Amino acid sequence: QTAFSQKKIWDETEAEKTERLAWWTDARFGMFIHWGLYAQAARHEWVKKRERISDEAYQKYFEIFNPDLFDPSEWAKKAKAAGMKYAVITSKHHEGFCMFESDYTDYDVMNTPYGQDIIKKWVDAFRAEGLGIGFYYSLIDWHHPEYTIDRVHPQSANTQEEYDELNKDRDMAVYREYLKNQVREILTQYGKIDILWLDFSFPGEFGKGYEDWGSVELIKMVRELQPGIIINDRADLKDYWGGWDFTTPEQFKVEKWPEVDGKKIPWETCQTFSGSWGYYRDEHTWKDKKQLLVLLIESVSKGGNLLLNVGPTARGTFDYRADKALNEMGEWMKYNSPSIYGCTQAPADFEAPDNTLLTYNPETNRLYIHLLDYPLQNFLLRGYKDKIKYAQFLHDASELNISEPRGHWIKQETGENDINLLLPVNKPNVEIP
Ligand code: FUL
Repeated sequence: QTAFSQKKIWDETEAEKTERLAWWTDARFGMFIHWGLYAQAARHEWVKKRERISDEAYQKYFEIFNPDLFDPSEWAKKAKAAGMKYAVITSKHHEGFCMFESDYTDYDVMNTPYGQDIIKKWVDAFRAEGLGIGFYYSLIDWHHPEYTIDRVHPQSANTQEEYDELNKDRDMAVYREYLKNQVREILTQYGKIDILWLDFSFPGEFGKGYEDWGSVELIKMVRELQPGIIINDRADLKDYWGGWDFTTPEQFKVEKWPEVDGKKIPWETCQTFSGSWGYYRDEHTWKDKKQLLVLLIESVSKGGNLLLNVGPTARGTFDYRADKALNEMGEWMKYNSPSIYGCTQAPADFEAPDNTLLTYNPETNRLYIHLLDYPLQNFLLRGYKDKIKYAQFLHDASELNISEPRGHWIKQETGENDINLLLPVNKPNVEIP
């Protein structure tokens, strides 16, 4: 038995867990949506903290919030056309504003000029397209009067004295109850929910946030309300069996499949187009098509998922650059999705040639070689001899010739287990990678 499984808060075998997660690990590609009042400031979802905007000054965003162009079925169609299989939306981000109807606060969408439950509309539309439904819910809450303000940090309190002063009348136990009540609301008001994405362990010391959030009780409740749900790891229950289902590397390159106690664990990297999660009007460095596709392929090649974020505008539309990127990915997925869905890391005895990524479907026993650059005609596959029955391009199923390596032509040392794949001299006119 591993240390990890000793504290059990959910009764389930490992095989049952794998089964519960199966649709999600097969799906591989989802849409993250960060949407809240901060879309109006249009300069990062942390704007309230970063600029230390007072509650009074931030109130204007609440008073004018009215996304008149919000059409969730259009969003859902875009996600689906991009090849995404599920989506996760912010029901409440750190600012504390609730995009859903809540009985526990007036600071919700029902009390804005928009006056309709955004989450409800969103769920209905995304479900209608057959997409998995996920809720992001922020454990942090800058609006709740009893929430203990973060830590000593330039964005919240410059000194310990300032921190103590801000927090002296605050009672985290009250907030804990509120958070639990709200999580119960989002998990009972909208039918079956597939994913819960909590965020994140702060202000408690890292690794101890679970005390602030009452995570053990919280996650127990979640599992009872939605037994099939898949939960991320940010409620800080790393040591608890059932406390989390997958890990969430954020905005960095995952070098290898993450492990706990020597066991590979489910993971999903979340990534932005341009750096910010919330809509940021003046952010101009956007990842290009190739970077985005590589993010997706590389995740799958290491056994993980990609949750790619869109930050809609305050009128309820996607930025044109997000639309463009989603279209481009969708074009690629139209031909190449068999190398993504149901795929995972290739067996260890397949070495990835330079400038390639490998993905593998264990059900169909197909290996996919993603060419990040189009190579020369003779493409050497080291150690692949007798492991490959047949080779073809994916986009048009045209056969590729396998031959003995022609070491003397390509001026490379070759071994007896190497084979050569003969590629057309001209790169086919398709989306590669
Ligand atoms: C972070 C948050 O602080 C960001 O605003 C964003 O929601 C990201 C996905 O998680 O920890």
